[in-house]
Order: sequence, then structure tokens, then C-alpha cells
Amino acid sequence: MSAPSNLPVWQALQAHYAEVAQLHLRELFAADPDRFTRFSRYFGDLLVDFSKHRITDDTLPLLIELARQAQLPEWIDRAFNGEMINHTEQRSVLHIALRNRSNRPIQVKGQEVMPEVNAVLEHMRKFADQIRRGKWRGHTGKRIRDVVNIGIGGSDLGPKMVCQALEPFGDPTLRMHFVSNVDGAHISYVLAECDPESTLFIIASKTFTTQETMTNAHTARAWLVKELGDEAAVARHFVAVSTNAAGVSQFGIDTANMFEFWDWVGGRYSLWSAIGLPIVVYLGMDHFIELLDGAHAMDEHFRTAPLEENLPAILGLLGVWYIDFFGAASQVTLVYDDYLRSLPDYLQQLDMESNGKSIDRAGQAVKVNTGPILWGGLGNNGQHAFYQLLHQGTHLVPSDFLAPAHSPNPIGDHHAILLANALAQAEALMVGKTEAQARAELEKQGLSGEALEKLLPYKVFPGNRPSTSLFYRRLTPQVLGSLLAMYEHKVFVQGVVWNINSFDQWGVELGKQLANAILPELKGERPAGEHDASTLGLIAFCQAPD
Ligand code: G6Q
Repeated sequence: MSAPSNLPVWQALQAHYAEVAQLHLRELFAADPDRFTRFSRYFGDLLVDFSKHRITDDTLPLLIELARQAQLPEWIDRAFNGEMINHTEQRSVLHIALRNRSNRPIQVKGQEVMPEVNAVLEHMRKFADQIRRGKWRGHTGKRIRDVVNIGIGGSDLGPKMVCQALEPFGDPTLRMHFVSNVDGAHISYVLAECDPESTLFIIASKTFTTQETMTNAHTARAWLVKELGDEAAVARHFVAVSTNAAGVSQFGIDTANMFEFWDWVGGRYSLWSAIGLPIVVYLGMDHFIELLDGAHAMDEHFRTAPLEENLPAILGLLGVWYIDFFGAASQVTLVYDDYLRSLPDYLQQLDMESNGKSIDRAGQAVKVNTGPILWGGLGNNGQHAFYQLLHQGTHLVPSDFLAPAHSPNPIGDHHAILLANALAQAEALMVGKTEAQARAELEKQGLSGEALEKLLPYKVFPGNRPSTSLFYRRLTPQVLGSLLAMYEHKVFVQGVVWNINSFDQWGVELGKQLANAILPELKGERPAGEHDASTLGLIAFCQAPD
């Protein structure tokens, strides 16, 4: 496939952009009472409203033509058929197999994968049931009360986010902890909260070699053995999730207590695999299956729906519209749902590690902008912090608003206030406030003359700032599964348009290599090697006596 900017439709999109850039969303809404109906879709209990986007009736057909010219339907088939679309690592990309609830046959290198997938799910179910029913006991016979997942990146962000998101479905007798940071502070404060006799550690690492995870795992192991005074205790307090059986057994974990996954599951796409073990322990297997069901429903939609109706395709293409035509470098996730507080971090990895690339599938430098700088946070808190820039700054930052229509915590007016704020912010970003409106308001407040004119420019909101509203009835496992799968596929759609491989992550390697070189120098085991003056100066500062 050629570079996206060489596709015939690209020029048409540029010409269309020049027209749309002149239009204000205020006017587009005023001119079309059906705009919301035409530009929103339901998916089960999820409502996706993309009417507040800077699009006309001509925009989506052009963007969909872009997807066709980029061969999106063919790429979807390749992905779902297990072809090695992660060409730089020679791997298939089959997180969809992990939630293939219809058991449609899927093969990797001629091997059916579903029997293995289902066997691991069964292993997870049995183990989680034992923990939840108090059948699996610690070394001294106590029930497990604290579960500590030790992992980082894809082996942390997904399970942590889902356990938080679905807390109302969780077992209230279990306390879930997630240790990721190699900063000793993290493991220290988690261990301080745990009773060694009733703590289970899940060491989650695809490779079982990750420096941060292995360092934390060894610290946890040493703590447990010291506290319980017996090496044999490790067997009842440590399990592993990995693709590396040799590494697991070397660590001292019986491979019977290892939950397997495969090289065709990318780290940031792995919460659906055994990496989801903390989710299964906390929520129970039935809820995990509902999560998989929700994702599978979205997978089937993505695989079969025409592009015009295809939610991940529409959302992915809208992202491309802003990044490549409006020059918007950044996008923001605004969460009006406290349970989803870790979603922005999760999506940040999903998007930025997948599409933060500048070399295309042909080994050439890409000529257009690729993945956005994705960030975000709790919307209501953000209003009192960073929204100023969204409303009146110089950058165009398209936003995603997420909110549940109903709360599991119906306390007084809390939820109505939360929703009112979400709705108001999306509206404010879109309509803005004209100079005439601002003037009228100031006059009403009694201002006039020079005082009014001086203040007036600060009171104007340009508006025309686009957003997607992703509202759901309630945050159930099913809804969450669909939502996450939708984002995964959206990222894939964009990778296809840009002709990049969304499934490798070579950009994380260089720092790791250099850290391995610096570590013995920092510890004084080797003199500081060849570094730039800045790095040498910083090493010297760290080595100076305390
Ligand atoms: C995700 C990345 C990365 C990975 C971590 C942890 O796609 O590959 O975030 O998940 O580096 O790796 P391990 O699971 O091998 O410890």
C-alpha cells in the first residue's frame, strides 16, 4: 500500500477540509435538527454521539473512501484470520481470539488456538474459585485477603483499570493491589498494608525478564520468606502469568500455578488473556466472561458491519481527520465516572505505544502525522484544572466524554451534578460564547465603556471544539468490554490508514539498553563509561555521599 497522502482521496479530503474549516458547529446544528440522530449510534447500552464533530454530510463518505483505499476491510480480514500482521516481530495479532465466545475456529501457523484459550480460561476459573471460596489457603492456613499483582505496562494497566472500573461487582472481602513502579516506595507501601499470611502475589510478565517486575517480585518473595520464616511458603503465595515457563520455574513458582498466554497476545492487548487473572479473582469468572462477551460483540461488529456503520472505523477516521487535516496533535479523554479513573492511562498506552511510529510498513518515513498525544483524566476535576486550555487555548484538542446515565451510588444530587457538568462542558466546547453574548452579559452586570471593552476579549469562547460523547446506561462488564474493544479497533483503523504496524514497540528498547549500561556504573561496579557531559554530571550527583 502506498503512503496515505498518495491515495487519490487524500487531495479530495484536503479540499474538503478547506471548506469545513470555515464552518462553525453552532451553525451546523442550527441548520439541521436531525444532526444528533444522524451522527450518533447505539451499541447495546452504549450511545456513541459524534454529532459534535466538525463534519458535514460529505465528510464521512470521504473518510470511508480513505479507509477503503487504505484497504481497511482487507486488513480486518488479515487480522481476524491470524495472519502475521505484526511483521517486524513475525507475529499474529489475535487478542480477538481470547474473547472469541462463539468459538469460531482461528488458527496460528496451522494450529487451532481456541482449545488452548478455553483451557487457560478453565484453569483461571478453577484457581479463582478456590481463592474466592477460601479453599486455597496461605502457608499458615489463612484465607487470602490481599491480592498483589506485580507487573508493568500491559501487565499492569489493563487489569488494574478493569478491577477499579468494575469494583461494584468485586468481592468486598478481597483487597486488590497493583505494584508496577520499580521505585522501592511502591512495593514498600503496598507490603505495609498486607498481612503475609493472607497475601497472594500474582507475578504478571509475558517475558518474565522485565527488570522492574522481577525486582519487585524478588523483593516480595524475600519479604514473604522473612515474615513467614519458611521458603516453602512461596508455593502457596506466588502464582505467575507468563509465556516463559522456564523463567517461572527458576523463580521458584510451580508451573502448575502458572497461567499461560502466547506470543500473539501483545502486552497492551493482554487484559483478556491470563493477564486478566486478578480480574477473575476479584470479579469471579462469570463477570470476566461478560467482559469478554462485550468485547466479542464489538469484535463481530468491527469484522462484519459496513464501514458506514462501523463504530471503530468511524471513530478512527475522525481521529485521522483532526490529526492530519486540522493539525491537532493531541486528543483528550475526559472521564465522568470515577470508576474509570485509570482509563486515560490505559488508553494512553494503547494508543501511543501502538501508533506513536514514524516508519511505515514499507520501511519508509511516514509523510503525515500519526498517533496523537493522548492524555486525560477525571472530567469534573479537570474542569478545575486544565479545561481552561481546552476552551480558550491555542490548540485544538478533540475530546472524548465518557459518562454513565445511572450511578451505582445514588447519593443525593451527586450524579445529576456530575452529568450536568459533562453535558455542559461538551456543549460549551462546541457552542462557545460569541462576542455579542459576552458583551450582553457584561452589560447586564453593569459594565460599560472602556471597562467593558477591556474585559470583553477575555470573556469570548471560540467554541467549535469537537468531541465524542460515549455515554452508557451503567458501567457493566459487558459495556466495558465493548468500550475497550472499540478503542482497540479504533487504534488499528488508524494504523491501517497510516500504513504503520500498530503492534510492535521498538521505541521502548533504547532506554532499557542504556539503563542496563548505566546501572553497574551507578552502583560503582564499573567506572562511568562513555556518556555525554550531562549524563556524566548527573551520575556524579547521584553518587555523591548523602
Ligand atoms: C505492551 C508492552 C509493554 C509490556 C511491558 C511488560 O504492549 O509490550 O507495556 O507489557 O513491558 O512486559 P512483560 O509482560 O514482558 O513484563
